[in-house]
Amino acid sequence: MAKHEELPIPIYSSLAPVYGEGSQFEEAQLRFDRLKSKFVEVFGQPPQAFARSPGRVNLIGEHIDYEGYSVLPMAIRQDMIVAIRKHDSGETEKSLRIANVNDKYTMCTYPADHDQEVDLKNHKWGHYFICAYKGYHEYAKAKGVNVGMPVGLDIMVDGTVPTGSGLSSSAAFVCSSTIALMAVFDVNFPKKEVAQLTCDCERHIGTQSGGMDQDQGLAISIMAKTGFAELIDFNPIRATDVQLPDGGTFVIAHSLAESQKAVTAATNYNNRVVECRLAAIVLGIKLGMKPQEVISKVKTLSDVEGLCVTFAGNHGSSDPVLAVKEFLHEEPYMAEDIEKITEEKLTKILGDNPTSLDVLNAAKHFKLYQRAAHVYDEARRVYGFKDTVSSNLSDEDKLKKLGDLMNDSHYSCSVLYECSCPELEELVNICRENGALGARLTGAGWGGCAVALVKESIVPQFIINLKEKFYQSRIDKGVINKNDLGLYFFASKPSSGAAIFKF
Ligand code: NG1
Ligand code: MG
Repeated sequence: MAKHEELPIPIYSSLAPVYGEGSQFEEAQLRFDRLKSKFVEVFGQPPQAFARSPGRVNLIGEHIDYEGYSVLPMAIRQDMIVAIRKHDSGETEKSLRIANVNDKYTMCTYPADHDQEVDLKNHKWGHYFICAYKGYHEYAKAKGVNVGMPVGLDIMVDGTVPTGSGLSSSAAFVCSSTIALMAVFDVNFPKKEVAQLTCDCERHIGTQSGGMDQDQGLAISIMAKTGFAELIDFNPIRATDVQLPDGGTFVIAHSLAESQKAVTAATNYNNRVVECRLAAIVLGIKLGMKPQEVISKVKTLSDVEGLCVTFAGNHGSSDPVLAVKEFLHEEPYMAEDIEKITEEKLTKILGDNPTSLDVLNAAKHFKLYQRAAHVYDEARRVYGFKDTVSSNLSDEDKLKKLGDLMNDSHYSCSVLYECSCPELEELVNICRENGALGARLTGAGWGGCAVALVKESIVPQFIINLKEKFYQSRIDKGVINKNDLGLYFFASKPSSGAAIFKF
């Protein structure tokens, strides 16, 4: 049987394979009907295809994907649907018109040129589609697909993934856009190629955090299967099914603190990427590599893990953190301290990436010990999670152990990686006080969502308590509207990945 990353994106003529039966199916049916009639109302003709891509929640493995380690997300029910119609080459309409069922997002219009520039200075929500459009054409051309002359396209988007929350709404949008283009141009690539191609698409938007070339949000959005979380490896992209034990549910809850990733990149996300790189370089040198060799070869902590493990081996252990404890100090490093070790200016070492230079300008000091310790430990917890799931333990014991791993992960994110915030701390504590087996921040942090593992039997009471203890005061203060609570706070089972619908 072909591995699922080798399979093409599925094309369905019914909603059932994705949305199941019963009330969920009926809800989806209504949503598609509404999308279709709004499409006809705006564009005068019905769409030819629909593409759907889910958001995701990362269950464990935070801030390690860009260090070369596997992560363990699951797709959620919330998704983006893109309805699309291609004009015939004879039709006069030659632009790309991108509308949204939500009036908050006004229609964006772009020329149909395959290789247009994205105006990054002037951000518009429709840019995400254009990134997909550019990325799709680049990839299709490179594969030898005859893409023909540009034609007009009508697009309408319907999204239920909350934005700016760590649930990968942008990844879901880029995926569903790319797949919608594949659907309307009658092309289908294997899932792993789509995952790679959408990474290149996202890069066009310019918010490319830390200069990495992968995104777990994209990979899981494409590869997900109903009922499974996935262990995602990068280089090459690969997904391994992880069947979660019975009796547990994941509750996703927004801290209502927006993490302004693009604005704070130099001090938050990209800062951590740089700290990890510097930690890896210092470790490499301390473990015997020549400074110049390390500087040219070592990019991530996974690049020096082998050396760390060999060191640990001499002390009867296999834990890379032993090397971190031996060779890095807890006290933050000043730039000069690191330059003494590397015998090279940091501006030179990091000069290959402009966002890294922004980090250098903004940084007071660098916490190499703490960041490296987090990354190596967190990478092991991901495998701990996977091994627990496939162990012989009872479901009850499995759930307890998974909860412990999630708690440990949160502690490490909060104390060593310092990517939490007061609202997330409050939320995670309330989850635990109300019976969660484990709870942690998810996604980049500094705001956004927490995910809690809760015994199915107590979910209804858990939801009531969380509402009362965390959200009610915020509803009273007008931070959120009572009717929107369902957008910020819900239970989720692992959903399926990207799909095309042609009815
Ligand atoms: P979120 O905050 O969910 O977009 C970001 C990165 C992930 C990963 C996590 C931290 C992007 C698009 N995604 O996730 O790849 O590094 O932070 O684990 O930047
Ligand atoms: Mg994102």
